[in-house]
Amino acid sequence: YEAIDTGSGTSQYSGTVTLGTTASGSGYNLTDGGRGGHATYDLNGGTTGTGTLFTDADDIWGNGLATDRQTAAADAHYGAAMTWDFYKNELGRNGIAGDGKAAYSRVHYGNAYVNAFWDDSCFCMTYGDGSGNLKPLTSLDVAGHEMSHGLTAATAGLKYSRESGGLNEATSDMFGTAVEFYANNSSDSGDYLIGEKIDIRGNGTPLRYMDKPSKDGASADYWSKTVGRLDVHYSSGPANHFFYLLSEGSGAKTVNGVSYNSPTSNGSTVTGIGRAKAVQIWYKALTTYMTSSTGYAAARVATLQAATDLYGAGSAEYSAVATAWSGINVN
Ligand code: ASN
Ligand code: ZN
Ligand code: CA
Repeated sequence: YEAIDTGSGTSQYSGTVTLGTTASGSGYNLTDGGRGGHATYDLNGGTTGTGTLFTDADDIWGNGLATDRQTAAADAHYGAAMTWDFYKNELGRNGIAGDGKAAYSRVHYGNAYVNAFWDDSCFCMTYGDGSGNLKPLTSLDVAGHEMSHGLTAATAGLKYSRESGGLNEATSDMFGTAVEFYANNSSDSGDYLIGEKIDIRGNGTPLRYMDKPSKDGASADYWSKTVGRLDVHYSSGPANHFFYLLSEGSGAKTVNGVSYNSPTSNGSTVTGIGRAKAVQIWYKALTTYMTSSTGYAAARVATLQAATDLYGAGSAEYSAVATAWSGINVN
């Protein structure tokens, strides 16, 4: 027989987590029947196919260390669950494509692979183990980032090059961040940093900073007419910065113990409206007004339309959207 169950995982980045599992025969497997049947597989160094579904005798998964191959599975399975729940409870969305269909996750991809990626053709998520430092790419924000590429593909379809590519990347950073805040996990509390847990540079710094994107040494803080020439992970900077300004406002601020200091291109002061409203505005713009070719100027228009729909044309939220865009030089 098979039955929906709740297991316990000791993850690497998020502490002890509950996992949606399935009782099957005399044991359990990592299939989350409460969330569309999302399943997590072990590629065991392979790079194709689905590998092997994770199974376990006692429904207790991983030990918090990367040396136990169930640990990355616990993180990935939890990240998929939090992303599902965030979409459902905050966005009113039934799964990545909005049709209730679950994705699946694959961990232990390749050898010392330092990346994670969403693949629309398999509707699946894949995580590498990282190189040498026992930091698989399975943190909450990375999971939410990658799966949100599927959301963008299913909605606006922002083309993954030039300015639309930067907006595609920024959308994933925004929703990955929103997932991290949503999970409210004491081992990985919400922040406006991307990849702060996976130490991909080996020096303890995050991959990206939303309050001041140029802190990564490559991202743009502000829009300019040449921003679309940058790699999409750097042309995302101005939109990430817009999202931070709209959420938290300009200047110095500490959130969950992390200090930020967000500048504006024109020296103006932006008063934030809170992350929850910023998320709603971006989501409505993405799903209603953006298209595959939307660039920065059109994103401003799309979010102002979304703010009008949600809060009214004369609202403080509408004004904050306008001021935040002007703060990154999109006028
Ligand atoms: N991890 C990368 C990303 O989501 C994979 C890629 O190059 N698209 O941005
Ligand atoms: Zn991405
Ligand atoms: Ca983060």
